[in-house]
Amino acid sequence: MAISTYFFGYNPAIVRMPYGVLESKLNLPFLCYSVLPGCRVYDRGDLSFTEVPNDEPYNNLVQYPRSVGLASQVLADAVSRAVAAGHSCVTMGGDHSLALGSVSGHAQQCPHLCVIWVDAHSDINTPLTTQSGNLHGQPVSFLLRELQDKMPLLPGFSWLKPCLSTSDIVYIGLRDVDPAEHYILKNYDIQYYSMRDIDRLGIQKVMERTLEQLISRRQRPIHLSFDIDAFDPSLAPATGTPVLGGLTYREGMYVTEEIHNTGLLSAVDLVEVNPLLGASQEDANATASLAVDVIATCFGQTREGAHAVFDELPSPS
Ligand code: B3U
Ligand code: MN
Ligand code: MN
Repeated sequence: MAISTYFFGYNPAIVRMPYGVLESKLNLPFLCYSVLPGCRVYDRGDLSFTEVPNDEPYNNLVQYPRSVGLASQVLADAVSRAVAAGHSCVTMGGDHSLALGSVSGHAQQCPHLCVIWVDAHSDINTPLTTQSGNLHGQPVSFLLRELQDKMPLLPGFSWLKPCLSTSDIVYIGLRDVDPAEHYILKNYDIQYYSMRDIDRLGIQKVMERTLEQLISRRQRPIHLSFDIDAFDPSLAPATGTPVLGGLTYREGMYVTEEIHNTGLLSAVDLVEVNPLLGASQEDANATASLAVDVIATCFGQTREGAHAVFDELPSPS
């Protein structure tokens, strides 16, 4: 298995987190290679992007549209190239607006992909419904075909073509959804499993139903977009918008184990890890090692162990 990783440490809307902050403090990419021994990992390094000067907010509200639009386009090209080369592509962020680029680039090579979005938030505001103005609360609305008549053209976004239908995405872990987002989820019939649904059904049923909807009729590539704030803040404190009542470690690992077991995982985003927002170095480290476990489990790390290095047991001679 070959994996390409990109490190996309750009967080224009909340904190200016230039490349290297995460890397120099924690070196998440390095931590990941060390736990993926069976995989050839190609580190594509940090993407470089240009901050567009005088990037005025759209509608006096939506922040840095030109810079995010251009950065997303650069990322889309990079992900598209990695997937075209036969790699599974891991994009580490950075905020969740990066899914604009990673999903678009993945879809350029795999137009029939499906998306599993693990997050406390549904990130499906449109530029006309957002209250925060943050593009990390909006990426899904740009990707969905059915929403296009509700989308204004933002400066910096003319390259982006919607590549998903509402039945191609399933959410897991929701517990902080704005009224307009709830309207969209319900009226466009988008499948989601909130934390309440996980309490009710259990994570095993949730994964069974998720995979049944997305891949039972036809096998197709899976894009996992994993926001670390899906976990409970006690496990992932170093993130921008922690919300009480999140996934346990075991629920999170079950999600990624099941996705790995499909054999169809083709791209992963791991977003919203921000060591600057941890109250201590321990908080930052705990959040980063959780992110490493998510990625490692996506590529085959198991809780029950594995015996790939053993052909036979040593016998006393
Ligand atoms: N729905 C809110 C809050 C939010 C979404 N994603 C994050 N926060 N990380 C918004 O800003 O659109
Ligand atoms: Mn998110
Ligand atoms: Mn979130």
